[in-house]
Amino acid sequence: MAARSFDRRTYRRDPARIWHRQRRRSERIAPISRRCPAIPPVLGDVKMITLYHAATTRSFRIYWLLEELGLAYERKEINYYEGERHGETFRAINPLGSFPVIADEGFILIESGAIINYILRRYGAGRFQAPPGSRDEALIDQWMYWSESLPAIHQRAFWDHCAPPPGCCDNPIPSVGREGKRAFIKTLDILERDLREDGFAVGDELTGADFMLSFPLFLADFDNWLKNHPKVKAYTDRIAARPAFRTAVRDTIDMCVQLYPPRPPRLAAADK
Ligand SMILES: N[C@@H](CCC(=O)N[C@@H](CS)C(=O)NCC(=O)O)C(=O)O
Repeated sequence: MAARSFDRRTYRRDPARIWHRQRRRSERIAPISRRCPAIPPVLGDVKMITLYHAATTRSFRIYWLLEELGLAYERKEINYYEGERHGETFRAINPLGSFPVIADEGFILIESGAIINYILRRYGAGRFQAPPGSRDEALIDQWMYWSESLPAIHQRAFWDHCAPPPGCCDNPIPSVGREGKRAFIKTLDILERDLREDGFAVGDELTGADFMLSFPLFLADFDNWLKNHPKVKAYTDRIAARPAFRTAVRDTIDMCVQLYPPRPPRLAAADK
């Protein structure tokens, strides 16, 4: 068999090689999410993360996490109820106009669970995490996903239909909201079964699971929905006692009092 002669021009034009060359080039300019995953974790006083925060929203999960970690960060406060989230400036960052959002040197991330994992994995220096591949890690995932699944859907139905905040639901149907409340409370049975009398959702230390669970549970407690789930109530109280958490929910409490004085109408509507 004749040896194939090597022609440099043909070699360069070979479509497979062109593809590889382009891929290599595109990798060089790939977005930060695909680049250099191994930047060492940094704790301390370097400003790095901007948190777009609105009182009463899931952004208090991230606010709490950043405070617990003692990371330096910038917090941009946005009023959820006054239309600021629909303005051009915020929409350029998050076209959904939803919270939370973080920006980290131009890298923008939404979804509170993804944000918590990003911050912990990149800047957590091992805190609040379980060994990769462990069952504890799987349980953390379980509660993180669960927090945004059925309980979130039912609680949202309640807020929309029994306590619609300004500009959030045009045609509330209170019976739909009341069913949301009932269904939300029912979902707590699984937490009541699995939580311990002490510690946190997965073990003795905080994990991403607690940061996620804090949002539905703290607001449910605000509405006095935990009274038939004593372990869930005690767990929520353990979270609420943490100084970093209290810092993160101060404006949420103020806003709730402002929106629903003197007795939250959401309670009145739900009690009917
Ligand atoms: N699964 C998302 C949910 C985000 C979300 O729905 N946030 C609410 C505030 S708590 C929001 O901004 N909603 C905007 C809207 O419904 O238009 C997450 O966990 O970040």
